[in-house]
Amino acid sequence: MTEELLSQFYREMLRIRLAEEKLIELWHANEIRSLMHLSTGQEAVAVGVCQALAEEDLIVSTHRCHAHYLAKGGSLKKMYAELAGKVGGCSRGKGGSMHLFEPSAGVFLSLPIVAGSIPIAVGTAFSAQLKGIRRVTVAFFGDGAVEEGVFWESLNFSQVHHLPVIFVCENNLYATHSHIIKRQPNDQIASRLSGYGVYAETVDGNDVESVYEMTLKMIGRSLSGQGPSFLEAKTYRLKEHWGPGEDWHLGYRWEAEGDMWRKKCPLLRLSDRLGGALINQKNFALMTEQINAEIAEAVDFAKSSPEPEEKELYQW
Ligand SMILES: Cc1ncc(C[n+]2csc(CCOP(=O)(O)OP(=O)(O)O)c2C)c(N)n1
Ligand SMILES: [Mg+2]
Repeated sequence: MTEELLSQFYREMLRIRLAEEKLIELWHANEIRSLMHLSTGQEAVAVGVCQALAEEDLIVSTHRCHAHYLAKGGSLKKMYAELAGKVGGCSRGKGGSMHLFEPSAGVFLSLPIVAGSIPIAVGTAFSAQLKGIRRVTVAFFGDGAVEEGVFWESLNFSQVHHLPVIFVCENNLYATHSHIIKRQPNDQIASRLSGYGVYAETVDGNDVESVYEMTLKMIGRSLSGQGPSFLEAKTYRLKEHWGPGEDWHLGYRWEAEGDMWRKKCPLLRLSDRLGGALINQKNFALMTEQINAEIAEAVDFAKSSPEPEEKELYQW
């Protein structure tokens, strides 16, 4: 991997982290009233996968879609405007944070119905196969989605038809406030797929390089007609399930666990691995400055965008 690519990975992860930190500020300032499910701690999955994709490839996402949307090339301006309920938003202010999409960048849709977007990804992959379009679709979803029947139906159908779809499961150990061990027979999700014959691998989801390399391999398989793959990325959500804060006080998990994962922060991991060679103070300051300038412009855009008129309720 070239230094340029590694630096790009870092920049993209930092952009997502800072963009969400600004959202927290906007939330406390009452500028944003949309529900929001933050991706803090999980940035490497979105960036590792999306950096491996081509522009024409598609992604579908979930309630926790900010990182996926931004990593695939979604507009920060439209995202902020959407969360502020303004007409300039990607869903014209009617969808909020769980309905981010940007067809021109390949963000096909995001849906908050757990597992609901998975069969849609299978559909876009089926369509590509029928039309002879060389393209893969990635379905991002959480460990909770594996508990829905439609996930297994989608897996079955895509394997039978050798569809170019990659199922990316962000296993962050929790669905809302329940640990995976209380919900599933074991916490090694990929191991449960063997009966379907789907190519399945588990990676450290906080290691952007591993995620990227495995995604490239899976894309190669799909484009050479070998069908679907399943990528289990082990990661951790550092913020509360939804909202701007933390939730250690709730007692369903402990801050000691969070501290362990904070040490595995994907940004720290990459800068440590590079030993300060690439992400030195000067580069870091420059990246931060450029990203903050983009964020400031996006905030201005969202603030100056008008509120939807009543007639918008009946328009698409
Ligand atoms: C079909 C359905 N059931 C329940 C919910 C409520 N709900 C929203 S997010 C969530 C947990 C999802 O957990 P996971 O898939 O692991 O994603 P994470 O939030 O950890 O990213 C639940 C149960 C929903 N949105 N849709
Ligand atoms: Mg989860």
